[in-house]
Amino acid sequence: MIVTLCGGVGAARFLAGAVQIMDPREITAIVNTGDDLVLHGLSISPDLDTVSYTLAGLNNTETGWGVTGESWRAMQRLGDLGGDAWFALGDLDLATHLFRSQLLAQGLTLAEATNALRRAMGIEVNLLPMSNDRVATKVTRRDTGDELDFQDYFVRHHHEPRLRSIRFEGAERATPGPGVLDALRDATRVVIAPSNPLVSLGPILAVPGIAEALRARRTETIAISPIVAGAALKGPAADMLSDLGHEVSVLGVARLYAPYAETFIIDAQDAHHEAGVVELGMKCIVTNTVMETPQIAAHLARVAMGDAS
Ligand code: FO1
Repeated sequence: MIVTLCGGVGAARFLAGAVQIMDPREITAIVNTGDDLVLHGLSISPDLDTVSYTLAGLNNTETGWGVTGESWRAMQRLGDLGGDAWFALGDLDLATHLFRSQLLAQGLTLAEATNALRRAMGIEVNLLPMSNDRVATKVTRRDTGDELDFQDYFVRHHHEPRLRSIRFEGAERATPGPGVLDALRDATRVVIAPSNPLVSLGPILAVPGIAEALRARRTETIAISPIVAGAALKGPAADMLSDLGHEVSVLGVARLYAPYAETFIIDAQDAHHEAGVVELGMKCIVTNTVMETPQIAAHLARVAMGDAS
């Protein structure tokens, strides 16, 4: 069993590569839920949905989130009525949130609801929320000192505010989701997907028990850098790393992952950092990590599985 620790878009692309080269039933994805929110009374899990839609071949490749071929009639009407329409929920995407919310209202856990959605979408990869408990990523803006919910920061404020701090509300009381610790214990290999180290991997590692379970598997764990040539391929990871005092480079990310992963995969554009990564006590593999095509994603997955260089 290959276990991947996942955020949103980068992790989804990696998984889409992995399912091309191995049996999807042999892959377990532990997914961040720190981005989750309740809006219009609906429970929304953006990273679980990005991973699910991508694996089901339904994802909107332009935005990286939501469903392809979407229509926006409900949101349009909601706006016309004077409702809150800042978080764009497409008509097909709404069905996911209606279904998840219905199952949760019936007393199912997030893991059970996720499994029902996974089966409904014909996904064979095992999708595990990092926890069934609510863990909410919150960021404090440097300029005003105000604390923002993650989606408020990311969407309403277009992740423009520079940050003073990040916290994961509820993490200390949360327990790992069903199957999470077993998956990490039994994995033949663990992959830290190319996701945001602070707000995608951060919440997962903040759930008590998960960080130590991962450290126990360090020699089987391989991480893929989400930073290439000093920038993030998508989203605010570079700004966040800089705001929180980390070097915005593969070395800055390597320092965060060194306790958890023996091996670090960096892009060819960062080949000059290979020695620096090794000095941090990690093995380093240099390859193409910019998954512009499914073929590149498949090759990256082969490298992560140790089947290619
Ligand atoms: N990201 C945006 O930048 N603007 C949006 O309006 C937006 C809506 C949205 C709806 C459902 C969903 O699952 C994700 C959505 N996202 C949107 C992305 C979301 O902010 C994710 O948390 C980010 O992609 C980071 O993972």
